Amino acid sequence: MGRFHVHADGVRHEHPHDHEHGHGHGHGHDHDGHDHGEGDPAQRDAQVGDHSGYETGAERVEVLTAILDENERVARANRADFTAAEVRVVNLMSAPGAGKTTLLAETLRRLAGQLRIGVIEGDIETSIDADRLAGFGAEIALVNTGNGFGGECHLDAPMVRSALDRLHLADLDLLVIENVGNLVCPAEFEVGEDQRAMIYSITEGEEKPLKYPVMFRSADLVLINKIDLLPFLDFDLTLFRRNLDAVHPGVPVLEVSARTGEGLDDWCAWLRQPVPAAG
Ligand SMILES: Nc1nc2c(ncn2[C@@H]2O[C@H](COP(=O)(O)OP(=O)(O)OP(=O)(O)O)[C@@H](O)[C@H]2O)c(=O)[nH]1
Ligand SMILES: [Mg+2]
Ligand SMILES: [Zn+2]
Repeated sequence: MGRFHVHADGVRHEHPHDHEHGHGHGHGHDHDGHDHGEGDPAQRDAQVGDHSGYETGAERVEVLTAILDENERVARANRADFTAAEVRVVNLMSAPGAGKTTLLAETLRRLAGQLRIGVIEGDIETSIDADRLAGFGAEIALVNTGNGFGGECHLDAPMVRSALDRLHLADLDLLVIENVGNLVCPAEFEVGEDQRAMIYSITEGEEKPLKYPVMFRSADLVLINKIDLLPFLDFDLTLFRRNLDAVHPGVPVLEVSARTGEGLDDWCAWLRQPVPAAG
């Protein structure tokens, strides 16, 4: 069984190590790097990161396991559909406002004539971001988590699945999923993607990889965005990269500005290169 945590609303979150390494390990560290609990592994796993303040009993573990399994099952179904359609799927994640939609608009401007691109736009409310991405020739499917999904602060596999019948997957080369702006739980839900790209903005502070290691660790690529603001901030890029390296050694990094276009050719090249074989 995977490890997970539970929000106060009762929704469990799959541990990202399951995404990376499969299932069955019950050891290791919590989000904050501390070990929690001793004794019965199931009990301990359920307690890890559980912020609800409820006591965790066997029944609760059963319910949470069932929900966890359901996300995995649907993620597998999504992946099977993506594979059958031969569409490459990238899950784009970041804190609110790091630049996902701006980057996507620039990406569509550059690539829409060369690749057939679809976007699943995840937002709690509003079609503001989806509207910003209209007019580039991409297929856009909006998922409002406030519309039938409890206003969740992340996308999970069933939410992504709900968007698939609004896209012509077989006609797409690339599907980008703009996740809900959130530095924490989007990383914990596998949605059937091939790769995860994370945007970090230099306005967020150098210490964020240490404070929020889960997303930084689960990313296949980290984009350091808003690099155009470097002259105006006292941001220490070397320190940030050292902190990133401490939580995810060797992760590919691109320094970009979605505003000026700096580095976006490299990002587009990354999107076009074949997905590396898993291993
Ligand atoms: N200076 C500068 N501003 C940027 C850059 N990229 C994005 N912004 C600005 O940052 C703000 C947020 O950008 P968005 O693209 O909406 O960010 P987002 O990650 O999609 O935000 P949410 O969807 O709300 O999580 C906007 O005002 C953008 O114009 C950049 O490279 N440089
Ligand atoms: Mg956005
Ligand atoms: Zn969430």
